[in-house]
Amino acid sequence: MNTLARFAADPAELIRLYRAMVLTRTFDAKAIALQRTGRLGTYASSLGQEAVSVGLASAMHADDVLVPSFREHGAQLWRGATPLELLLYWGGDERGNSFAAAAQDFPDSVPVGSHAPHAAGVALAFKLRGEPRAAVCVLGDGATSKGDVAEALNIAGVWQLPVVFVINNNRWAISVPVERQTAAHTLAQKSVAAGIAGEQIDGNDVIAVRDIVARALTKARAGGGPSWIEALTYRLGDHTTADDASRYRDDAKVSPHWADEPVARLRGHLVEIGAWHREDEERLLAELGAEIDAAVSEYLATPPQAPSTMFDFTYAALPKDLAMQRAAALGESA
Ligand SMILES: Cc1ncc(C[n+]2csc(CCOP(=O)(O)OP(=O)(O)O)c2C)c(N)n1
Ligand SMILES: [Mg+2]
Repeated sequence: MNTLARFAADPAELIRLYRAMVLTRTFDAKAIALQRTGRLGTYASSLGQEAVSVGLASAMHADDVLVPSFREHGAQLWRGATPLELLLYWGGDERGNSFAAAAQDFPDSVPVGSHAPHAAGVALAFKLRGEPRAAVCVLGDGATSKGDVAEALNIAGVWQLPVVFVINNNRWAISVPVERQTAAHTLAQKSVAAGIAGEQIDGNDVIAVRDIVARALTKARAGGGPSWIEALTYRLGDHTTADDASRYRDDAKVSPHWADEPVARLRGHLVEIGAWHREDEERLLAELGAEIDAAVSEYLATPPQAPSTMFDFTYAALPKDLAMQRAAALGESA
């Protein structure tokens, strides 16, 4: 039986986790409002899944590398990505992917699961160089059906790579519920065939996520090989702002999951141990609201990149068709 992790007995540390989850939720609400008013591109909300993101990031060392999909804003913010950088990215400006902090972290992988082999590659580099670092790859439940994920898992097992896969099982892959995604009883068991232990945890419990991911990372950095962790949570919002989930699931199905959502859950615990009061909550919401508003103002005041940047960073010498497109975009003759 696991004993309670030491950080869980420290109210200040729990408040740090709580603050990070509320920051994520505040960012999320603002990003959706910006998209709805035509000032941000399509955005993937992490509503209800903040404990997975914040839990795993708080378990990482600064020099570990995060290889995320597109819903881990909480992890990116914890690791020092700024709200401005995230807004730039979701607003279509690639400069947002050039994180000033955690500069080796990967950008969001919008292609589902294609980042899993990249994470294995990062881990292989650490292993070959003898560096005590690990990669953390975050995937959705749907991604676990992908061939590239199976390949990454296999090679991570064979080569005993320092990589921790965290499955953010929010029970949906757009409109496909997890029970139609796989006949496997759990997603955790998918690692067994690769010779990797799989573990299923409560992804709405930030303490559990941090504790289990921290153990997996310690093992990975010490040469103990990969881990595969299924974190059970629930997608309370639409898949993205381009989705209308009411077309395929009713409120009656979703609403019971609000009772387990991670922010209220940790707040309840903090209140219960006397570490959090109404004034603390009010102060925090005001502070984080101002922080996000300041980032939004800076984002809206950032001039877009020149159209030439769409063409300038992939090829040393542009192929002819792209050279023509570049010239047309810039109003020049090729
Ligand atoms: C390779 C690929 N196929 C299809 C899509 C379209 N798509 C975007 S998200 C998504 C579902 C992903 O579900 P899941 O892995 O559970 O992650 P979640 O969105 O729930 O976080 C799909 C099919 C894509 N982005 N990439
Ligand atoms: Mg999912």
